[in-house]
Amino acid sequence: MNIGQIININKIGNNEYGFLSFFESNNDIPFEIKRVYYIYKTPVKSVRGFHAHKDLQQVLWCPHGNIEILLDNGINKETYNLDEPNKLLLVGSGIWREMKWQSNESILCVVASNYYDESDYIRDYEIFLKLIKEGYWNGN
Ligand code: T46
Repeated sequence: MNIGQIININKIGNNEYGFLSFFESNNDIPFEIKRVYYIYKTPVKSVRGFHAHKDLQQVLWCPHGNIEILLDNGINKETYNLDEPNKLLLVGSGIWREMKWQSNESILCVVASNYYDESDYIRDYEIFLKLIKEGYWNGN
């Protein structure tokens, strides 16, 4: 079972002039984009995240650099390396995530299915495991 889903998007161009990649709501990713944010100037080896979302779906990508994403569904863990600007990672609700910066100047870009809402975050791993056990995300 894959916890996240890699989506390889088009890469148009060449080595002489450079490349262009794009993706569209509902066509390339399975939701309407309501929010965009990005994380930058993060020192190498920093680890961020340590939370899950109750409802939010997100797509992560690294347009420059290399960031390792650990995903945990409470039973299994998987790591994904975001090391190509045209490689997207779809992360659904109910997934614990940790993001580790593998090279300096790496940038993490994210599009989200909803507006920022702190009450959608689960920032305590024990509570996350309890919700998994209770079947909070069953049927998702
Ligand atoms: C996620 C990973 C991949 C806002 O005020 N608005 C926003 O849209 C976001 C994303 C964050 N914030 C505030 C909340 C905190 O006070 O910015 C601060 C840093 O957020 P956080 O510690 O949650 O950052 P990360 O890097 O651990 O997690 C972020 C996202 O918050 C999260 O949804 O999945 O990136």
